[in-house]
Amino acid sequence: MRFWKAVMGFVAASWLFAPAAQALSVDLISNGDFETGDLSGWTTAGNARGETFAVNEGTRNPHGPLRATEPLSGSYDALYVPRFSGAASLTQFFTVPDQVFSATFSFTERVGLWGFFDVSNHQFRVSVIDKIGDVISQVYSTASAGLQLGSGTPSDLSFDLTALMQANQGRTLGVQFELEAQHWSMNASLDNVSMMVETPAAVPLPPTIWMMLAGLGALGAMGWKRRRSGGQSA
Ligand SMILES: [Ca+2]
Repeated sequence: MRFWKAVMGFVAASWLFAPAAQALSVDLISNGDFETGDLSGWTTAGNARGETFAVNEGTRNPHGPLRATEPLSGSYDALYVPRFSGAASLTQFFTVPDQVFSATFSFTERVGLWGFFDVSNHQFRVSVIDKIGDVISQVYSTASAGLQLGSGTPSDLSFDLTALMQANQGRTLGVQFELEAQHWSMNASLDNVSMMVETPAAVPLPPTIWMMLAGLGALGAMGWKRRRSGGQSA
């Protein structure tokens, strides 16, 4: 009796000393900085001529005044430099954790438009899509024409997607960057894509406590056996 009291006391103590629910911060996007030097983790879709996003190590030379474009950060970024009209996209799918405390989606973009400002339907847009590719939320988009599309200046953008991720816990979603160009006067660069999600960390008992509990259990079983055999012989 005293022995099991001790065990229960020990278990209660380990509960008391276990830390409260901890949050684990994870990035659901892999190779969001393109530093593998390729598009690992990403899928692309091209315009009718097959042009699409590609890794840029600083030697690609878009049309227009931008000239050779240094990666936005590190040694590589992703760059789309169309010669023909149409939309191309860069997409990555991920699984939303079963429980989400918070979610922040961020990336660095540089959209260049250096002429033909009056052409309509030029647009850079960023969406969260479902697993079959339907847009469930358009997170960001430029105006569809005009100078405000971008002057070639990099911007760091960040969006709180907590509610969206909480509404899709356990599901497969994707982030999609799309540039729709009606002319060869546009380009788009991307880097530092991340989807940081805070999710509960499992808090296991330290292995030493499990070993001690197992040892106490074995001792208890031995004691029970001994008492039982002792009772039989008496
Ligand atoms: Ca990079």
